[in-house]
Amino acid sequence: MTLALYSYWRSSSAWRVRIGLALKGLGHELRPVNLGAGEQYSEAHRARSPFSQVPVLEVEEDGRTFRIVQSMAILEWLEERWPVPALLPPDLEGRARVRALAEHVNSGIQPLQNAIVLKMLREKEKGFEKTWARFHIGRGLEALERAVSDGRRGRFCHGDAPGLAECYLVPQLYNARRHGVDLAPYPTLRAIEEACLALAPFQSADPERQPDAPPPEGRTP
Ligand SMILES: N[C@@H](CCC(=O)N[C@@H](CS)C(=O)NCC(=O)O)C(=O)O
Repeated sequence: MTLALYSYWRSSSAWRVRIGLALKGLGHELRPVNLGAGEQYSEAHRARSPFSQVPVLEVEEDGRTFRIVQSMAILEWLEERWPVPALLPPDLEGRARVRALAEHVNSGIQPLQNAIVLKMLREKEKGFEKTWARFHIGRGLEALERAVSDGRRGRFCHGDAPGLAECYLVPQLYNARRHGVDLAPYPTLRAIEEACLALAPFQSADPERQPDAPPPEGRTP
């Protein structure tokens, strides 16, 4: 069995999967897709991803190759295939809670601040995309701060080990900073992020550690 991840250094969605793979200790080949250069729209990548997006996980097993798109589907597949170490808690209620926390980001925040959405807004009214992104990220983080604080036990979103919720939280906080969102009102989320960033799996998944990260002087904001 071999795993290959189509990724972009600064894609928060690919980053989620990099964290999940690292938490489970799964070796994989990293295949960068340069979103800045439009490589996601190439014929080759469109064949891998109907939405022309990253992440895509390519699995080769017993002479057969298949691909999985959508970070949640990939992470759930990894969890079912390699249940230990777990990304989800053992009890049903806890699993639903952690999935809901991840969905706050996956469906409640990130799609509203995705590059393609902001580009359309910018083309309609230059500058409005910034107001839009800050509003929706702030609104989502406010909800997430309350959801995480409700019933939290331990140093992470759910107990004393990071899992699915942190795969989504850490990249989203990076995005928030990129968009100039003030994170002072979210002390619980910041404390969990700090606990995550002290751990090797989160460090190795960081955008700055990716082979396709350009030198700082060659970057767009
Ligand atoms: N729901 C998808 C979102 C994937 C997504 O938005 N990927 C972005 C990067 S974070 C992308 O590939 N964008 C390329 C484009 O829109 O041109 C997931 O969780 O995998």
